[in-house]
Amino acid sequence: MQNKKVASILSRVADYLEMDGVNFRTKAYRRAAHTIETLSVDIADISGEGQLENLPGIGKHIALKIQEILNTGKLQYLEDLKDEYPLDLDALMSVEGLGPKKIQLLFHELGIMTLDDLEREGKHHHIRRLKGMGAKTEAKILQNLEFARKSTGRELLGEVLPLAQEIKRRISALEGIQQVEIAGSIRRRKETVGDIDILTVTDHPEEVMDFFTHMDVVDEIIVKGHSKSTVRLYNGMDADIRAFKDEDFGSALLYFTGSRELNIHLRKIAISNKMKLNEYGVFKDDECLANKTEKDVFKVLGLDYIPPELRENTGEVEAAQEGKLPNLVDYNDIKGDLHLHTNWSDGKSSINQMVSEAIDLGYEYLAITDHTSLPVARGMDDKRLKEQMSKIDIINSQIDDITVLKGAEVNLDSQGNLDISEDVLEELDLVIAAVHYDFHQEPEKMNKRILNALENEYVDILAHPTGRKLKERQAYELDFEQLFQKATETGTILEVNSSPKRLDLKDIHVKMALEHGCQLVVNTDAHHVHDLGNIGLGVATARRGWAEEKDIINTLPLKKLLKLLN
Ligand code: DGT
Ligand code: CA
Ligand code: CA
Repeated sequence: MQNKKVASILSRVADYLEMDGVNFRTKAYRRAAHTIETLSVDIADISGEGQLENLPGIGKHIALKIQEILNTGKLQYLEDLKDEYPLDLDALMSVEGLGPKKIQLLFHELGIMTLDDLEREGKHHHIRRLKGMGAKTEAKILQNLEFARKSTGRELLGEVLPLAQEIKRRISALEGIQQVEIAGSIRRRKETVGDIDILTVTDHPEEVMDFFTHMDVVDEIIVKGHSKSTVRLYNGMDADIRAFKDEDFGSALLYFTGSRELNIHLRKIAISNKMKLNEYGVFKDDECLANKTEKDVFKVLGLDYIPPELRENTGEVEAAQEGKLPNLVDYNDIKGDLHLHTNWSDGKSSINQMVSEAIDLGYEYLAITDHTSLPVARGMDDKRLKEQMSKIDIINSQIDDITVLKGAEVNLDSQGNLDISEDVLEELDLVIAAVHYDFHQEPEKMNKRILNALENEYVDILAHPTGRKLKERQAYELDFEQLFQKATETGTILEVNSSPKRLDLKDIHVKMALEHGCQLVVNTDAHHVHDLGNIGLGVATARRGWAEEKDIINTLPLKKLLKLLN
């Protein structure tokens, strides 16, 4: 469970070292962090077996550092670096366009240590005078700073969910545990998460509190009580745990799943029926009418069961009163992934590895969609794309467990034209169009660029339509009415990209798109076999946007899918 922690400490060391310039040491720490981040076994086990130095990119020096982290929970070297540079590196790094080197310059020349310092110096126009900055960069920094402020204090669902699930798994294994659930925004699958909320039913609450506050991912105990505790984790995030009696679990789970806005709405409904609702149940006079399951509580309030992903008080209560809740797409409904990369472009796994992972996931099909002529991502030209197609023909002739479709993720130039010739596009089963450079166009130009792509008869799917990256880059300012209308008109399928940083389209745009009659596809955009497992994040996003099975084209069996693509 400490892999992420070790990786994050090593990569933070690299950030500090990079403030003095990139050299072999920064690279070594980055490589080691990457190795551990993507490791599928527990780093503590490897260390225990004395095998650290057999991992790629880990030498004697870093192996010692890793052992120190595993033994003491921290790294003195990082603490020293922090003393040397007493600045809020986390916050400053979260500003798009600021990296270690620029941060060092700002610190050295202007004493900037926090976002507030940055804002002040920017507004006084001191930043533009620095070497390599200028007025335009200064304005950009100020603009991006606001976005960074909004995202601090929240972590990506895709990063927190596995950690929460691991904590749940460990607590489930304790003696006397009857129930464990992850509640809060994680259970609602909100794209970013403020803290981890865990609910339990147990015969031995004291032991659970003991275990929870002493897990290896805990940095600090904030409160430890008999039935509730809060800890701070290594990543700076808090985690809460609460113990309930079995009979209260349903009402507790409902309450602590939230959202707050939904809770308030439900409480109003209770009151208008002369009842009272809280985490211990629904009460009339002093009699408890329901508390054991969420379903019971909803029922007493006159509502159908509302799935957690819908609990944002955006119309689901009314729908539940009228029996009009959507029949949400299920996590098992996806029959194949239609956007993924291999080592033919910038992916890390081979076509064969991707295919075999897709078979393990039980898929009926997958599409190989490597980048085209993008210089940074080792994109393919017409010739290499044709070579890849022949390779896929061979693979298809050798296996019958799955069908491999021939695709490409084609770049849109600044006007929205594709960078692959039409006779090659003609031969592909699937063409994905995407913006990969020139992100900061005037909104009007970007709009036109994307509408142009939708009108292109070869384009089947528009990938990550708004280009946002959570905590990193804002979405393009698109005219969504126009976008969704054009997508419907042209039959272009819009992607719900499952990559933890993207989740694009996002939930509210999914809902809007469906109201316009658009069709969607949930893809991972995987660059490694591990990434194929992210599909659930995309399905969650689609569910949060009220999507049903019929709205998502990759829930179709292969034959129907191919018919639709033609
Ligand atoms: P987060 O942690 O910011 O991502 O969002 P949540 O929704 O997980 O919020 P959190 O952890 O503060 O509380 C978990 C749930 O507990 C929340 O969704 C609703 C419920 N809750 C907590 N405090 C209140 C409150 O003061 N009023 C109401 N109505 N509900 C609350
Ligand atoms: Ca929470
Ligand atoms: Ca909480």
